Amino acid sequence: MDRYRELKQKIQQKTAKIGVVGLGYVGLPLTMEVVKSGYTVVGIDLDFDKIEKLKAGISYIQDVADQVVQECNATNRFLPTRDYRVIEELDALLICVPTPLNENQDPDTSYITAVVQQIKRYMKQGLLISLESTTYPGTTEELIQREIEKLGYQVGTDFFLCYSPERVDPGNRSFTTYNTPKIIGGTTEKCLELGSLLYGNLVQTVIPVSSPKVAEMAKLLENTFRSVNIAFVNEMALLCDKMGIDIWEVIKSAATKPFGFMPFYPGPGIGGHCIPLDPMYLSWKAKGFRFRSQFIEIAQSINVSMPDYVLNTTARVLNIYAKSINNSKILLLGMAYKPDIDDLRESPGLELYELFKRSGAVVDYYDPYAQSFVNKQGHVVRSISYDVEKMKRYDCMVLITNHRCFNYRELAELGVAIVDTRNAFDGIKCPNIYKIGSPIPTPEVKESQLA
Ligand code: SAJ
Repeated sequence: MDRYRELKQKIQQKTAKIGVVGLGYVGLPLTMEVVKSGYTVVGIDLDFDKIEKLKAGISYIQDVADQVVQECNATNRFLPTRDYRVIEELDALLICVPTPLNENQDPDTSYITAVVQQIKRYMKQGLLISLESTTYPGTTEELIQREIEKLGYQVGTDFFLCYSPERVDPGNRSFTTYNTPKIIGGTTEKCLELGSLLYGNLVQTVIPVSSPKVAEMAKLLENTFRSVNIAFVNEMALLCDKMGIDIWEVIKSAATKPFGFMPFYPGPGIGGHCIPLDPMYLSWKAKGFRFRSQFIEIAQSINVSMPDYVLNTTARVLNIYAKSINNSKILLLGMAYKPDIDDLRESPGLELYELFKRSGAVVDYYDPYAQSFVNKQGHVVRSISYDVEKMKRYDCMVLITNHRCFNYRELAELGVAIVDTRNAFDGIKCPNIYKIGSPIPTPEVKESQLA
């Protein structure tokens, strides 16, 4: 029986042995889905601590409960391991490793190439490989197909290769790995058929496309769309500030249009593991085609300038009270990159912390989710505890992350000047609240308002 038929039968009968490389916020939820769907799964990760925790039935991912790990362990069809040699026994391998940027803001695909080196060492005839990591169009063919074909294997005959972008949104209770439609592109027809067959047993909806490049590009389009639109509304916030118009009211009213409009909101900058990074993969690859994506580059420059705008706005607010940033006590409210999670990656709050310190302020932060971080000097900075008497003694509080658990009315009524970068105090009328993207009164105007 040829490899294709053999593998097709194993996938249909769920006797295929599936490997998942990279047990992070993408790979672990996916691994749990594969176990739940009835397959035997090997979870491969180099992090000893992760493997030990999984063996002990402990989850380290917010969206995966310990109980789910324990249930998967109880099936005896889940093996967490650090040993890549298991590839020799696998029928399919799903790759979910990080694709960060390097110090030059260029793609760092070293995690993918490291996995490919291991696959080459333990390659097995008939292996189905699916890359899930967000990356530039061409990666699947250039970094995986070419490398494995150097060993003499023919894609579509001796092994099968797909690209299926991850669409995990950490903390999203509505859309999970199972019910989020899964795009998949195959290097050959048979690759697409086998990949679609496997994913069809793992997730609710599979969206086959004509090639890995289409699938790679679709994911980047999704996230570049967000980066560009966030940057656009950030620029509109800067304009409204100049024009003395409240951008938040403008967006709220524009969003009443039931068609042809999608609201995005200004903020202190963009954080996370996707939106700040993914567009840079696309603009980097575009340069190889002598194509400069102006939208991506302009969006990036606007988004990365937002922390400076927040610093400047805070200076304008302190000026109303005849204070300067230098020697002021500043409290950042929230540090996570988006509400109700503990993830600090690329958070604009981290940049603002450094900017305020460099401007001579005494800076603290409060975030009930993100208890500490390591600053640029390598020191551990810890969140203060919630203490309204202490909070009254700050010269200004800057709302960075609009966690739902914050008591906004209590914070507003402390009387401390507040720079609100998320319109989190919407509906609370206090003269000490100042929103980005809206008029900041001059000292004279403020005096007349307070008179
Ligand atoms: N942000 C704004 N204004 C907005 C929306 C977001 O400033 O209108 C900021 C956020 O505060 C955050 C950053 O942008 O700092 C990114 O926010 P995000 O809502 O895009 O959240 P992420 O980074 O978790 O993006 C993920 C992505 N998921 C995947 O890549 C699989 C993204 O495609 C999703 O659309 C997004 O979640 C989501 O919708 O929650």
